[in-house]
Amino acid sequence: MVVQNSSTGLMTKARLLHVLDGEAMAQPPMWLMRQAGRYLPEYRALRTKAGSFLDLCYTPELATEVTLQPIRRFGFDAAILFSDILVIPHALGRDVRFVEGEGPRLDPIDVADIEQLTTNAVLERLAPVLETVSAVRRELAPDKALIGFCGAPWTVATYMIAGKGTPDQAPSRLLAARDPQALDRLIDKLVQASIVYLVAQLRAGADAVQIFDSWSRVLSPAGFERWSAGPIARIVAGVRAEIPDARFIGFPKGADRGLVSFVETTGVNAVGVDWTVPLATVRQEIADRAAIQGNLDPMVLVAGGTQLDDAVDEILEAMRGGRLIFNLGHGIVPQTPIEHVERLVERVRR
Ligand code: 1CP
Repeated sequence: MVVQNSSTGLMTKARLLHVLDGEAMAQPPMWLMRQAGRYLPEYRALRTKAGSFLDLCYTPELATEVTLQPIRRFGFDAAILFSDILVIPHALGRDVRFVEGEGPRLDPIDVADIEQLTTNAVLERLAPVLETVSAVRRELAPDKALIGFCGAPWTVATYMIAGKGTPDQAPSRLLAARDPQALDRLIDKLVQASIVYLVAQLRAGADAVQIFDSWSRVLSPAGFERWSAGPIARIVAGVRAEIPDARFIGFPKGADRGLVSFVETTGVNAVGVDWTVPLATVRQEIADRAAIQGNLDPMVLVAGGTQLDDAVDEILEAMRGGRLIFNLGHGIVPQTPIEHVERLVERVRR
């Protein structure tokens, strides 16, 4: 967010936005993927007040509170909207539920169902989430950015096809091999829905949006172009047709050798990388085309201690003078000790 300070006349612009807009910062902005969640006692306390997980996502008052919890506790530079990538299949009329201790369950979609999907009701069904975006932006300090998000079409499709999380997305890879045109049609519906949804989030007050492609690594190089990078590029272009300066963070987890072409194809302002990539090399290859977000291993954060300090220093060193958004290489896990997160924040801001 950019706000004029009434006493000084100076503009306050969130640090994350400086980096997304092309500047390097000596002290990188930081936030953590899944920063609101079960590792926080205040989240667990509030979670018992909402009924189901989806009820929590669709209750603006509670979702706003959960979004702000990690900012109050740690002072991160950005809040991320509390919701889930699977609200999109829900808004497309699919049955979605979250089973305690197991994860999401959907009715697996078949080829005939794909033709029935309609994007007409997306905004109406997701109105409570958009209300949360506006409420968070109102409550958040102007020097903090608000990140909206959606799942990438491929990753959302994998949950729609398998009906749950799977270790290697075999059901979706099978559909890709057996009936690639059907997969194209499903991905196209998800592209359309995502454009509408992200435009609405940005209009409601999100300063940037992240597209999570948690499962891009299971695709072949050609599949990656067709079902991961290509559709994300269409979302970016579709949103920017309505909001030309819309800022994007792309997170094609495990894209590895596909990272540079991902950045070129999609035009994202920043790219998220996990801990398996050599940061200094990736930085060189991406050069000034995008900022880099990452890439601490969430398990190093669980371990804590001097291993944590060393891993943080390595990331800062590899990105010194460059455009870094400090983050994990994937979501924070529930068993993470709070004191380790405090130690991390201190180390990054030292
Ligand atoms: O409270 C609970 O017990 C539910 C746990 C939970 C939470 C806290 C789920 C179920 N989703 C979320 C929130 C969530 N999910 C956010 C909120 C903002 C934040 O703090 O970051 C975000 C951005 C997501 C995104 C998400 N959901 C992804 C992409 C990122 C990633 O981690 O790879 C995916 C794949 C999901 C699906 C999902 N939702 C929930 C679970 C447990 C899963 C993974 C299921 C699986 O693959 O087994």
